[in-house]
Amino acid sequence: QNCILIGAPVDSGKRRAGCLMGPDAYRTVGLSKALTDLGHQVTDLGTVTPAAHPPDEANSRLFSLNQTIGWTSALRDAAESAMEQGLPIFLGGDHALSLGSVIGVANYAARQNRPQFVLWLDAHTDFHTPQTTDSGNLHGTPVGYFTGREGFDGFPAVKNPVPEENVCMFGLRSVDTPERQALEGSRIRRHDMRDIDENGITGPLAAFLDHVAAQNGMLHVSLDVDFLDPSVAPAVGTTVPGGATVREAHLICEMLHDSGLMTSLDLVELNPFLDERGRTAHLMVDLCASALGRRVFDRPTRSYQ
Ligand code: DIR
Ligand code: MN
Ligand code: MN
Ligand code: MN
Repeated sequence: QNCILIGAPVDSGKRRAGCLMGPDAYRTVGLSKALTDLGHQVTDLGTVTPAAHPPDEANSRLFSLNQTIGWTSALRDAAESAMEQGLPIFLGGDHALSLGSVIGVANYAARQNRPQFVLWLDAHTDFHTPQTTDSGNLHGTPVGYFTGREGFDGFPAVKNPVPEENVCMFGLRSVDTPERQALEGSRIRRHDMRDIDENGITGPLAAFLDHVAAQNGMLHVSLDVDFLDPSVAPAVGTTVPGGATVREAHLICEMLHDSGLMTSLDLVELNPFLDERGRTAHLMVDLCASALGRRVFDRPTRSYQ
């Protein structure tokens, strides 16, 4: 496979700075080598910069709105064109980067006449709109945006919204009240941590992957560091206890590779400033490697349809 690395040091999606160092951390830990060792070709496109935008006011309700809009259009374009070359891997940057990456890959899927699917691995649902967010942090809004919710004034129009029933979330354990209410009226598939406790990963994930395969879909995977338990992944500004274990996360990634369905990937919310000697960066790179074929032993794999 041709893996296209795209540095996306988005740091405008929330108030605590540091995610801008994410792409450098992934490169330092050796993401490129991990992928070439698996037999992939790797093209590093370097670092994206936000499109020109007016300055942000200091004390507005929404934090760094204009800068986030600038990132959204630049990353949409980067995503759409990288899809022509291979499998884009967005090196975040906070989760606001998915405002752009997902609408970009969805535009590409529409050109191919294929439906876009999204697997959202996160403690949070990120289903706010700029109108419903309490925190004013736009990293809490990408799912609302790419599914076509209203209220994103000033943002690029979403030409190809991802249908709600094509979105599947795992790892949920921190959902704000307006998000919960909106989700309950939606067709988004959601697996909270209790669901993982009770049913594990394999069954629910295989069901979603079958659904993607049956429709010849393209699958974007968005991995937020806080999907993982803070005891194994401390380098994120919004830790929530009770997250996925290292093994649960690797199982998801290995199943993704087995399925052959993943067509693009975001690695988001890593704040290297909060890390313990690169430990979280290293885990994220190891998970990315699992999603691209690293394994202990070969085994017969289930086919998806
Ligand atoms: C929270 C946090 N729901 C907010 N969201 C985060 O600010 O809207 N998402 N951290 O990953
Ligand atoms: Mn998130
Ligand atoms: Mn999160
Ligand atoms: Mn390693």
